[in-house]
Amino acid sequence: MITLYDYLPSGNGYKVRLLLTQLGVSFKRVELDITKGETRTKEFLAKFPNGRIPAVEFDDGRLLFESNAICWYLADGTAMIPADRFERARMMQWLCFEQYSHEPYIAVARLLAMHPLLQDPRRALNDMIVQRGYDALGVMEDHLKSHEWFAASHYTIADIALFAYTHVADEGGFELVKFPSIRRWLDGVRSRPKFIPITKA
Ligand SMILES: N[C@@H](CCC(=O)N[C@@H](CS)C(=O)NCC(=O)O)C(=O)O
Repeated sequence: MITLYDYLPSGNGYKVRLLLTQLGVSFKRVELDITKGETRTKEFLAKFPNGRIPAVEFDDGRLLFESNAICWYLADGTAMIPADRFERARMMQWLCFEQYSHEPYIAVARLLAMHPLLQDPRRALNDMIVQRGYDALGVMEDHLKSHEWFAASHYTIADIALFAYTHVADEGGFELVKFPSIRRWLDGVRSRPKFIPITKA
């Protein structure tokens, strides 16, 4: 059985948790509290030198980290990875966008809201994070004005990757009321078969 090292509030962990559930794959979840340094122990680092969740361990001992790489591996061969070559590239485009232009702002703003002591007293960094987060939401809104999903005409792991932190963006202070197409798409993801909320272990 697959072992998923996870942390319940993490959107990155949630991507893998949600995908495994939707694929109907059984897995064992090991909760590690990142606020207590539980991903930085000698034992964990020996397996996963990046010291972060999500990370998975397969029965044969193979190890994999990085949420989007894990999702790609798990969904390969299913409809959640488009068969069309261009749509696969577009899925990769949105996965890269999520990691470089979206998650670092939307997820970090949420983390700062959860742990105010982490906030930059000079404010400039916080303001930059908020602005870049809104920029990412703007890019998503523009795309979703004329598309139902991100990479293809159907639900793919690009939607899972972007859903993970967008649906809790309000916890970081982002006002989703300004983004009607994003809200329509969020409801579309929520109504997929076997959907689970981020709070479900
Ligand atoms: N790019 C990575 C980011 C993983 C990441 O930042 N994980 C956080 C939780 S969301 C973590 O484990 N932090 C613990 C630490 O840095 O010590 C992914 O998508 O999996």
